[in-house]
Amino acid sequence: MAEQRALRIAIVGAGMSGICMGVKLQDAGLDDFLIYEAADEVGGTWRDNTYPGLTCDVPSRFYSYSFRPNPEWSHVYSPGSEIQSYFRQVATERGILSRIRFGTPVESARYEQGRWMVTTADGDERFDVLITATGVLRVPRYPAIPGLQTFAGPCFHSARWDHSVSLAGKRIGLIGTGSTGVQIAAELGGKVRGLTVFQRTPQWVFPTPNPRYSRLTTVLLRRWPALCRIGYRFWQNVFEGIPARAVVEPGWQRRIMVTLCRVNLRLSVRDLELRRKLTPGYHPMCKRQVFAGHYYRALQKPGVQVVTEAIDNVDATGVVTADGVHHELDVLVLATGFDAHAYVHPMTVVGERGLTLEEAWAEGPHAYRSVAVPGFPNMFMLIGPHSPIGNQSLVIIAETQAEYVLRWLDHLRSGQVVAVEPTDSATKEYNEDIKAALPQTVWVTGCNSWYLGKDGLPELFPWRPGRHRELLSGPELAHFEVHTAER
Ligand code: N01
Repeated sequence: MAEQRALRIAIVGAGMSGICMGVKLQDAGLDDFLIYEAADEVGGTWRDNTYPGLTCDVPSRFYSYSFRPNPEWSHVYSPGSEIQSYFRQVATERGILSRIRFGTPVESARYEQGRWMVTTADGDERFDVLITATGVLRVPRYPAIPGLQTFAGPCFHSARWDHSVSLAGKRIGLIGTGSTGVQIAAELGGKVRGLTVFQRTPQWVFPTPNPRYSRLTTVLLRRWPALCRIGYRFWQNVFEGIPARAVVEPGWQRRIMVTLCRVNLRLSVRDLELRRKLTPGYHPMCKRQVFAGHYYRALQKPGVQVVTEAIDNVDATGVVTADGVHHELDVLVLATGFDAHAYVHPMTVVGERGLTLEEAWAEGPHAYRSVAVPGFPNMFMLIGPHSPIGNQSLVIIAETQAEYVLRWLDHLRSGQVVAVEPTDSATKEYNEDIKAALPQTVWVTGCNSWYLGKDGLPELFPWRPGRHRELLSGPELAHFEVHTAER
């Protein structure tokens, strides 16, 4: 057997997808890899988000690595802290922690003389392959509200929750009613002295009860792990069969989702004035669909009010709305979302002939099948542009992409192939196919959302999740420039 080329691999990010990639590399016998992590802990979004009420709105049995079922999930939709512990546990038991260089943000990665030079505050290191695993919703978006800095009480973003601030007996102002704002309101409503929810755009809410798993269930799953796999497949079929289909094609799935959202609002909110305030003027699922159990109930608890007047400014003691009303507050929470287009930001990535990723993406982020970009040889992205991220388990997506990367690494380590990158034409064609499919999706039915890119089009995968797996089932050599040793 021909001798294999030793590959040195850099992964950027030790969140869910970076850990996944590390495990897969290790299992494939590719042991020479290093994971750079800016923070001092693994977990990415699950490390950063610790707000009250945080759960994952994808069922935990499915929001798990397929290679590491977890009988211990407490709920159908388990709390964020459990999810964070799960990822940490996988990283620990698979020996990934020792591969991570914590507290080391990557400043830049440059492709020079056939290798990637990764620069951090500690200096430069060279790798054969660069894999970015930097997540999607990582960079908090702060609202540009006049006077926000003058607020005298604690004021923080939902992804930077300040747990030193006691909420007992306080009047909380909550700006934002996306998936995050809804979860916070559902948790705090009725439990604090006052909760004022500043809603700019109402959300459709899909009714989502969240039962606890019984002790017996956990015991049975521990005893027969195959049951976990059945649970995984069950929730995969439900999620991929209904919401993930509903968003990309018209049909009964879409009608069911729409009906249940409308019925939920009608049955849960009897007060006509409140119902009017909470009724969106756009199609359900156009924005990322919110799944929640107690939101409407929480909004109707004593001390909770929904303010729909636009925010004019913030002063030392509260929020002033456009109707001139001053809302007195002790704590201000900004559930105002993330820069969903930041990708590897603020890291600079420079490919062949000095081309930066920023330049390559001047018209907006795009990639070949969500994983690779022309002009950036031997660079792969996990959860890259147009990944199927709307109301889906990102875990299965990262796994699919990691498996695909492994297939290319097999070529690279065979020794005959030195570098690979997708061709411009294959990437262009793929992105044109995406554009052609977008009109079928619910995301273009007329709403504003973080899904939309610079060109006003959703940066999402417009087909069923199974198509993503098909597209990444193996390298299509004709779509790549394959640089061989002789070149
Ligand atoms: O952020 P968002 P999010 N004045 O961008 C409002 C994931 N997630 O953190 O709709 C007033 O959705 C803004 O108003 P509008 C999930 O993918 C997952 O809630 O733009 N309001 C909106 O209401 C989710 O989609 C889980 O008019 C302002 C809100 O802030 C994604 O994270 C749980 C404003 C931002 O909503 C982001 O959700 C939670 C301003 N100046 C989150 N600026 C899971 O369970 C913004 N807003 C997996």
